[in-house]
Amino acid sequence: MKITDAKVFVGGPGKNYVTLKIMTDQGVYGLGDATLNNRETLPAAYLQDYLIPNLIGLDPRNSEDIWQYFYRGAYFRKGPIAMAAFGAIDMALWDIKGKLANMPLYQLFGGKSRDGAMVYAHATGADLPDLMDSIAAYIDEGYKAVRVQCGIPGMPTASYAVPETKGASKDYITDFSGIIPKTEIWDTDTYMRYMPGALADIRAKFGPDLKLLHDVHHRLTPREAAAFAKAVEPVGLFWLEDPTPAEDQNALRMIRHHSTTPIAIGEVFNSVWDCNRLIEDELIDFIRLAVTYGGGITPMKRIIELAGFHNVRTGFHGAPSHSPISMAAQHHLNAWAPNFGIQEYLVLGTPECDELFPSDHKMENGMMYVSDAPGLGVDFDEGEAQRYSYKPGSHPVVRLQDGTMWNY
Ligand code: KDG
Ligand code: MG
Repeated sequence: MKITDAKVFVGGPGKNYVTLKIMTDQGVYGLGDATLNNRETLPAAYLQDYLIPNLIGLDPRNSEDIWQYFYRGAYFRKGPIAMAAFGAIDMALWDIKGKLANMPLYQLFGGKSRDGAMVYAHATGADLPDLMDSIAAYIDEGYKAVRVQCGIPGMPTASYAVPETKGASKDYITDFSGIIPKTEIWDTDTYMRYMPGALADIRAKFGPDLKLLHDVHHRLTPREAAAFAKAVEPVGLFWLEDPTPAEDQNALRMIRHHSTTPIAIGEVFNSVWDCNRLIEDELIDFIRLAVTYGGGITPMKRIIELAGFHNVRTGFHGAPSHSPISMAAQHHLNAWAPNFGIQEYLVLGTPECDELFPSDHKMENGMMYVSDAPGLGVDFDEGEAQRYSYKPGSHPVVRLQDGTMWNY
């Protein structure tokens, strides 16, 4: 069996999804997602210029060897661009494998460990009462877990993930359009004074059962993060996300030593070498690395298994920049992983997105039910794809009030 061709498409409704389609001499094809949010043309070029010419003629069933060939063969290892490109190839090869076996991927991993996988939504508000309304709306829809973010009185611009327009909480598909980023202003003292009380008010209003998550988005130093994690302990968060930037894996030790608040980290990681110490030293509770940026299913299975030995559960990144293809890969891993924790899931199901990526993975009452179709269980309509083209975008940048650059 041989790979005969592969194509890359960039575009989609409201997002520049990077979709890879690998064709074979037996008519079976596989799909992969290489979307690197706001840098989408780079993994697309890596695939187009370097990887696809090397794929032609290879046996698609040898997904392990093909992964090693590209990873070791690159010489310059890791990095989000390369890993997103390898990830798309790996997903597509697993998709082909599942179709050849006539089995959904979770069966090839070892079968189902659960029927439905719990997901969390993003509740946001311009202020706390607005956030409370947003949380209540998700509870009405059956969600058991919500990430909560709100505007902070005295913060000079909108705080992380808060849409500028009040009431836009369900449309988190933010339009960071243009190559020049917007600038947000951050003030740690204002955040530290306000947010623990706001989280306590949310817990008091909604009771003990709702799973509450909060994303600090890399804004604190290790000492500040330790103080914050300690202050919010009585709230009983499901997790506190990205309290610090984690290039320095040792930084997480400070938080762990001072608090029992569960910590989730890793949405910007792209390799086990970004988190091996965090996992092995049990400094975190949830690993957030996504199957796209993590280099695909092959390396992610190893990370999940390493995490499982150390009481670390999964909590894969699921922002709208992941197309339904990589989300499907995560649904299969979530159905299987014995140490599954939760899945971030944002409402991707616009009619346009469903037409571009038909699938029958089903969300019901805050739980994701994986499809039983062979392979990934998601398709790609090339005709529909012709409607979309690449639109440049940027993440905002963050500065302190005196102008110092900070972490988005
Ligand atoms: O590309 C960056 C976004 O995906 C990120 O800001 C979203 O923090 C995020 C999250 O938890 O989904
Ligand atoms: Mg996050």
